Amino acid sequence: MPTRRKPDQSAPDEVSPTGAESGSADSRAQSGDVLTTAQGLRLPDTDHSLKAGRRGPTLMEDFHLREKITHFDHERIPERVVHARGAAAHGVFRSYGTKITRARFLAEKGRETEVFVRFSTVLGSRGSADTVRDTRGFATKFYTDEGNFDLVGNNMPVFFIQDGIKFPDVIHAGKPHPDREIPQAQSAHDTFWDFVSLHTEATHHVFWNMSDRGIPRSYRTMEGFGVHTFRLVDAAGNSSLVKFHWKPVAGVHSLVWEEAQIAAGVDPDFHRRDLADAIEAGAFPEWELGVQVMPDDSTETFAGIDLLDPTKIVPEELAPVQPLGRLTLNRNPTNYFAETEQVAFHTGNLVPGIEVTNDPLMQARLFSYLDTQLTRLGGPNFTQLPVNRPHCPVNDMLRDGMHQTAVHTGVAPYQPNSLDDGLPATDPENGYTPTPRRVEGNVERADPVSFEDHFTQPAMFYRSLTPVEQAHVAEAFTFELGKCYEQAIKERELAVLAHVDTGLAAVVAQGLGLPVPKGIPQVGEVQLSPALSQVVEVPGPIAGRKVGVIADSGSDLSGLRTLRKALTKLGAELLVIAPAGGFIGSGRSREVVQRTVLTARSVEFDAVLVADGTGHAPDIKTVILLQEMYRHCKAVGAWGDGIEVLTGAGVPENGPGVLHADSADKTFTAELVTALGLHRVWERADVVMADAV
Ligand code: HDD
Repeated sequence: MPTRRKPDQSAPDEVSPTGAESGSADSRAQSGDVLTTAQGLRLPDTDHSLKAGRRGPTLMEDFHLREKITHFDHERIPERVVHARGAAAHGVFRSYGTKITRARFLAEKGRETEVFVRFSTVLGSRGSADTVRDTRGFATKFYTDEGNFDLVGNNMPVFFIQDGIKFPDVIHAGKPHPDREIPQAQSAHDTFWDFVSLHTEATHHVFWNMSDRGIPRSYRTMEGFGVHTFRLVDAAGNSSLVKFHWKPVAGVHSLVWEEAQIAAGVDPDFHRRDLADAIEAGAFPEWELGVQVMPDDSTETFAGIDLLDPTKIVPEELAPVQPLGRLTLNRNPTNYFAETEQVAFHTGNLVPGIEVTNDPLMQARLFSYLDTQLTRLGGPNFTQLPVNRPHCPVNDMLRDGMHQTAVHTGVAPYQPNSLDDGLPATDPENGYTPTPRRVEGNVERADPVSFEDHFTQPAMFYRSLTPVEQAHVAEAFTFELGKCYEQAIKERELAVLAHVDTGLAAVVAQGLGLPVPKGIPQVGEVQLSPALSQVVEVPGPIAGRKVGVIADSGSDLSGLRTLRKALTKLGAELLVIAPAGGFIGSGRSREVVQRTVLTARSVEFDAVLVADGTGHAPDIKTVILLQEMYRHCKAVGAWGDGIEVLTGAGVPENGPGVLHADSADKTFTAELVTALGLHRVWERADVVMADAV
């Protein structure tokens, strides 16, 4: 397990392991010392093409040049049409045991199953920034002993459309404009708002995107959802309808909008880096998998909610999430392309005990995933790639095709056969057999009537948020619609908002300088679901969090070390920020400088402190850093005369969440840990919001 920590900012002292690590014994990854061609021919030189004289033309016979350039010319494959930008990790899932399904990886208590998880943004291209406002993908491949099960979910529990036939419409609207191909990786543009303002079944998902869920702090602090209702079947054949949930052990936390925007510039790889760093540091990201369980009766509804409608949730207060097991991500991919890029998920990868439902969005997905991989991965044999290969025996009768790497034995890849002793044979007892379900009705292109309610659940979502979260939603709508050029689109979306909440519509209208829509009936009283809010009152774990300490050679470095010890114990990290790179202090008390005031920016820290004895006057970069920390509602503090630097930078002395102490003692550390565990000091946000909205 490569848990060794790379020294921050220095080059890795050994190259990444290759091939064998990924579980492929026959991997042809570079494993020797001498450079060869793809045919294994040793090469004396790879920098000069073969020429007729030093100043002459290049010769056609230079097979090394041709092989090198040809291979390079074909290095790229089509990026995913959606979810192109992603980051992934290997891990393990440990089951708590359950009677609700016969799927062995869930049913057997303590059973461990290897997994590969890929997180992604939806709209941006492969090279786009991580922290854009968007839905995040959360796709998990469980390599179970009964075959691969893929849970291809998102960090939001609802979707823009109720029927998969509209997927090309919503994606065409969300992707950059076809003429200029801008903007990249975001929905703040006319075509998106044109579509969703006309197509109001998208409203619930739009509200989730405009909330803090659209800008997660980290992949590690995101919830995940299977979105659709699935059918779980137990050993006796009894079935239940369920919705899958991933609950992050680190808590559900987000960035604030300005942070997300700054991060997109100063560290476009913010989430990718965070995931890899956390795993490398041994702060393994963890989630609990759980299900909301509803009876599988003929109504396919629960508490009046249509379970086949993917724009609706079942509030957790009505159906609590029952834990099934724990996922731990503990190994970074060895090669981005081989693993993260070539992994192929498919909602149709199911195992006995887990079945689909008639949700029309899910039904279309069952077609799309296999289909898209044929183009993306160049043919039908992508299941043989190491990252896609099941970890259980595979005895199919699929043969030949592009990129066939298996050397199949036998002469009878057909059934029935006698020449290969009738094998491989089917297994009627243990094979995957969906529970019989009755299907009847007229052939028609139409939705159930219950699909027509587009506003009640967005109202429940919005009204269940705390005031500060609601203010963020208002800001997000104001920002995104403010980026549209067409007045008619903005006005139409304001009318949609008025259906959900007239107060919200009024605030956004004011921000846009447009009249408040009148005479639109607002959704009446709704049952709230407090579980939808992310704001926590009890501090959560701080593993993987980053604390910056501004210091110089005159600073109290022993206090700094005491603090580091306490934070490291809890899995958090302390980074020294000094006026220049290199070291501060001398001899045995020397400290490596990880950031300079020039390279440090608020986004990468969860708290910033100033050490006692830090003599340098707060220059403009330090002032920006400390003020951004304060404005982004994160903990800031100082001990000893470091307080002067803090106040000199304009951080209010008695401001909420501003930590002052004489020394970096236990009380100071405890206060810091609490502040980190609460994630934000939202009392400050009220002040900011009063100015902004
Ligand atoms: Fe999808 C990729 C999640 C609806 C068609 N989807 C993709 C990925 C995730 C989701 C996480 C990236 C997987 C990876 O990391 O490789 N998609 C969802 C969710 C949906 C959803 C949660 C609704 C509940 N998707 C959806 C529909 C269709 C697709 C309705 C088409 C009818 N999705 C695709 C795709 C992709 C994909 C075109 C692109 C790349 C890929 O599959 O492998 O097939």
